[in-house]
Amino acid sequence: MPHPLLTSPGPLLGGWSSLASPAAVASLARSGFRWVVLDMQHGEHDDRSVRDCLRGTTATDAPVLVRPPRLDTQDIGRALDAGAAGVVVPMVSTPEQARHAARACRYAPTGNRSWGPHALDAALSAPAPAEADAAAICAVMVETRDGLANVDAIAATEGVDVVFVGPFDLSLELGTDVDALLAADGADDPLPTVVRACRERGVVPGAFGSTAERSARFLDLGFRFVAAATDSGLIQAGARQRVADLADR
Ligand code: 3PY
Ligand code: MG
Repeated sequence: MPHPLLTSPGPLLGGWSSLASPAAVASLARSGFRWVVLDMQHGEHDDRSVRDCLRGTTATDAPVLVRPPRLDTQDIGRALDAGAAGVVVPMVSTPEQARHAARACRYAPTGNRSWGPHALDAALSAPAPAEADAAAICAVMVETRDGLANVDAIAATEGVDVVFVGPFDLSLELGTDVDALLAADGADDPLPTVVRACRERGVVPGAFGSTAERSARFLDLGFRFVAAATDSGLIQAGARQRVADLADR
């Protein structure tokens, strides 16, 4: 059984944390977002901030996932050991890489995650391996030309729960821009192709929306697991708006 988050109906809007602040992450996790990602690839997060942010949220908050800096079994294991609900693995371009990511999320015999229950602190319970395997969310990012070409096989990979589009990298690789990528909605265009591959394989289609407009467009295209805002973007947009609101006083 996949994580209950993924089987709940409707759009699953998430928040994206670039700023390594436990208070900001707790705010995102208590604001109605259904999940939060701590970004170790392009955000400020490191091992320490991931642990601090995970300790700063509770079971009633939105589940917190981690984007590790790269596809690496140890990085994925450390994020899950710290209590992350799952991982969003960048730059997955082949079914072999998708399998690498999925196996890193699960213990033997399904995968090759290392088991270290003695390392957990008192605030974390140590679920049995089978329970932890079922709960771990494995999202793989399709954001390269090869990833797009292989999206059917990636979505069909055992243990992959979400195929998550990175529109910045994908548009760069395809020689276009993010808004043109989002506008293209022919059956064979990149984003409809990803949604179709996910639907055929029973995998959740996800994407990095970041702004309201782009997130709405991803939802209209059929994506469900959409990062609808970043902490840094919300602060910048809110600050600009506040200054504009009071500009004529
Ligand atoms: C992308 O759009 O490429 C991302 O990875 C979002 O951070
Ligand atoms: Mg990217």
